Amino acid sequence: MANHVYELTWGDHQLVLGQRTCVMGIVNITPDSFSDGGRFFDTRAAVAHGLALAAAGADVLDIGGESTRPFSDPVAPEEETRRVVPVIEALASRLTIPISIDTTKADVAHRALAAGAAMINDVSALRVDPAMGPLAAAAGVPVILMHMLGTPKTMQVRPEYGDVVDDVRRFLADAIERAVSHGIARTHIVVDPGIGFGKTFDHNLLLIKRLEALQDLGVPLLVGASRKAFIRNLLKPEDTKDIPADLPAVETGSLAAAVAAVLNGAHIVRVHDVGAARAALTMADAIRHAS
Ligand code: PMM
Repeated sequence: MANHVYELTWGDHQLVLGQRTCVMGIVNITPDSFSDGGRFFDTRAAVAHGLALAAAGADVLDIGGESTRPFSDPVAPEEETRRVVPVIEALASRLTIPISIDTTKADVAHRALAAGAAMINDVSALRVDPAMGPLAAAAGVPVILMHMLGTPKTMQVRPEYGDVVDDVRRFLADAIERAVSHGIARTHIVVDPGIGFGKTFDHNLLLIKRLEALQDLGVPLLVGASRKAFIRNLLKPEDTKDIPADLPAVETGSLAAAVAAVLNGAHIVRVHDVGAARAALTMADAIRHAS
């Protein structure tokens, strides 16, 4: 049950991963986010939300200005920058925890880093923008490389794998080598199986169940299952199409998924309700370390 321990050290930041689970709090600044219904599509509200997540015990905040929900359209880089930069500036001036920018665009990442972001979360694993790898290498910041089949526009159209865990593992191994070839330090790489990104219900369950198969990639693992459709689909009444993402049952399901991921080797969990996750994972960590 012991997870590999990694030390992510850069600039003024250090994250020790694999002992106490690292909780990444989500701040989406999009009008169409499936998980918070666009309630934070406003700088002041987003900043207040980020501060609340930090007060609730977040170790990292992940700021995103482009929805990656299934079938969503891309956002122009200027619009994405306009959404995230003022929020990052305000949060970075008030907080000491690292702020991650959730983007696939090097230009947005560059402006976010200048505004005070300290990590890059690229759900395309450096595949969308050829300038992203060199930017991350030059900035010397950690990078999260996520698996996705296709693009948000196409990913949920009949996703197929040979063996989903083997295929995701191979993809992530290649992504690590691609990042290293750009000059990104291996010690600055985190990988993520991309729950909900081109996966069926069963694919998502199997990736969490067999997460341990990704441990030997030799880098920390991040899992983001919080409030995703596979949880809502499992918990909704049979005659209902979908249920609201912020329903208490969906949060409880999200916590169960986070605990399962951590018991199977996740170092970082990306969540909406940081306070609830902190409590559940404090318990899970205590069980993991019992001797
Ligand atoms: N999920 C979403 C957005 N960004 N980044 C990483 N690394 N992993 C994820 O699972 C992930 C992500 C979409 O979920 P949201 O709309 O609830 O933020």
